[in-house]
Amino acid sequence: MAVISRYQNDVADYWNAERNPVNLRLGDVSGTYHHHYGIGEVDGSVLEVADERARDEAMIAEMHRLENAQADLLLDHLGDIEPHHRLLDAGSGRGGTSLMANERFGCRVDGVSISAKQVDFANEQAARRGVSDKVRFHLANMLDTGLEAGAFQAIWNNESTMYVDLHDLFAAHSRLLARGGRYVTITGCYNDVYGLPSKAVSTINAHYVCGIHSRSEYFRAMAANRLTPISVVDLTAATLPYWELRAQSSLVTGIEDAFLEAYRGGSFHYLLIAADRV
Ligand code: GPP
Ligand code: MG
Repeated sequence: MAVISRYQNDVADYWNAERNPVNLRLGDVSGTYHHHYGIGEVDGSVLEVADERARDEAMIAEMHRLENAQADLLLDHLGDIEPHHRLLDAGSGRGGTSLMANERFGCRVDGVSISAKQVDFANEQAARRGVSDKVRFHLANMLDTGLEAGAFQAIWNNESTMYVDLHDLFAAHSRLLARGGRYVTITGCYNDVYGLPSKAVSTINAHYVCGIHSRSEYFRAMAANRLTPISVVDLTAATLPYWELRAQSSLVTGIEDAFLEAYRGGSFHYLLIAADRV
């Protein structure tokens, strides 16, 4: 695999070592393991369960429901996908979104990650479900996958664009997508109206070893690479309940207050962007 920079080695080290209960315990609820956040209203009754252990379990199941809802919303924006189409999950983590896409559309999905641990974990999940012939995870760089040009009807980044230069990324996606194909990302981006990255956004960057881009950078880099936006959805209000619930759970990682402050203070948005490859 072509790891392009020493930075990417550090990112791979982070994900090879990552075993956060907030990801593994949530994944254990249904056997679908994600590396993204949740959207939608919280069922407040989970906070009222009297027994402490049962309340914790209920909160975990609720957070998992919200992260599944996030992936479902992303898949809703892929357009008309048919079983003969191919899909690419760029930065596929433990495989959750890819497996949901295969389940929904019945088509072939390739996922790429620069973390060998994540690739192995995700391939094991595919094998467990008996879909290894359709869903394959590769140890590969999303900027240089080696996959076939024009072969993909849709590509997505589910919270993985903040690890790469957007011009390099969209040039790579544009090459892989068929004409008329669809690109979708759900991402956190900083608000150009606020200015540059706020202290809270910088705290998030340091926590994950990532570099959150500005909102405007997405549209500049898409326009430069034949990707024409069709939908832009501000999910900031929809993701706040997930963070409020997570901050009260037993699975906090310490980054919750930074997200709450960044979103509430308006320096940061949670955004879905869907674009056509023209
Ligand atoms: C991690 O998800 C997601 C990222 C590192 C991308 C950063 C996202 C932004 C919106 C800025 P995770 O599920 O592995 O994180 P955690 O362990 O905190 O749940
Ligand atoms: Mg998580």
